[in-house]
Amino acid sequence: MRDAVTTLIRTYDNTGRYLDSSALDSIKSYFDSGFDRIQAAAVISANAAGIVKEAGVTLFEQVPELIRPGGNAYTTRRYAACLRDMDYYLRYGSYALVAGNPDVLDERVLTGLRETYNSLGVPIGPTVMGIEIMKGIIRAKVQEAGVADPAVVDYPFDYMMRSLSELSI
Ligand SMILES: CCC1=C(C)/C(=C/C2=NC(=C\c3[nH]c(/C=C4\NC(=O)[C@H](C)[C@H]4CC)c(C)c3CCC(=O)O)/C(CCC(=O)O)=C2C)NC1=O
Repeated sequence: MRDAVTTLIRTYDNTGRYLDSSALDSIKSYFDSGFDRIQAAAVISANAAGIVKEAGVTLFEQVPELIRPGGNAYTTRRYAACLRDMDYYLRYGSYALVAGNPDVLDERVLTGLRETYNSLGVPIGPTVMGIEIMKGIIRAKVQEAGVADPAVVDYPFDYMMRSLSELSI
């Protein structure tokens, strides 16, 4: 599991190069955004249960078939599994936010997810929607908390959405 700095060092060490200006710019931007990313992660940690709940309610309002007979989130067990998955996306998203790097998402969340979802009939489209809704809720809360650049929260969630969408092809 790697963060922005260790990833960069590994890349340069692989070819025995000193850090050049592009590497140093990228490290600088990692540190420059550090305070915002940490503040945003604190907002997520403090509101996690509420964020997941609100995102679930909104998703099931927008795609009510999911919780009707025949829907993948129908029955209490599957409804709970769906919200638990959303909680995974939120928690790991907050780790990747702090790390400034998606490695933890690839390693712990996204690998093998398509196979699992396909074999269980979990629909990818609505899952991506759920992550998008969650991102919007986080954005609003982070903005409310006065984080200078609320857009810092987008990256991990965009990454998961993109990866899931690609996997569904
Ligand atoms: C930390 C990394 C990690 C992830 C990501 C993960 C996902 C994950 N989601 C699962 C199930 C599930 N996931 C969903 C999710 C949904 N159904 C819907 O209709 C919605 C669109 C969506 C919620 C947004 C549901 C309903 C199940 C249960 C499916 C079943 O058992 O039939 C399962 C099968 C095993 C289980 O039920 O626990 C896994 C492994 N597990 C992990 O360890």
